Amino acid sequence: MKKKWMSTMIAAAMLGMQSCSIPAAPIDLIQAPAAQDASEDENELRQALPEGSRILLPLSQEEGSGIMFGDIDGDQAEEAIVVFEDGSMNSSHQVAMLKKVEGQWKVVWDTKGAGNGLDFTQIKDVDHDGIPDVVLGWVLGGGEKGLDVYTWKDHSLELLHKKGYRDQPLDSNEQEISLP
Ligand SMILES: [Ca+2]
Ligand SMILES: [Ca+2]
Repeated sequence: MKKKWMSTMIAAAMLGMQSCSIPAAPIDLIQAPAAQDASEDENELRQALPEGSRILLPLSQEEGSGIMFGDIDGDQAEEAIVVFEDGSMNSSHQVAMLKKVEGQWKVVWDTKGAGNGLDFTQIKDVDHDGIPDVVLGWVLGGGEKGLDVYTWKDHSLELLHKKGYRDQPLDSNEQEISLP
């Protein structure tokens, strides 16, 4: 096992040396820094939240996160949506949208979350108007869950749709929310 790990390390090191001598393809130039930025951004985002805050993990998604990135307001720059529990005495769930202003993440919108926990998160254009929407599922207790869909409107995130669900927040075939 250790040997295998070592050879992986050597392979990785060789790849690293190669990438110094061989000019990178344009796709590498685009993708490599983005991956690095993501974790850097996550650290910076944590620092922008109130002290003692804890990022929530969606319970029903294996690869879900309480931190999502997307161009929510259509200005061609990515915003961050962070779902967290604040560290206050009567801690509550909060949702914040942050924008990067002069290299620093700043909270530009926030609202209280619902329920006892986070069940599901996704940024997806569920109403097909070309603007990504924020989809959040909350654990409400007694097997009930509640889905909130927020969309950018008039310089703020507004609740576009709200519905109860039990199992899957999105239709399993189409991965869509049927809006009324
Ligand atoms: Ca944006
Ligand atoms: Ca939309």
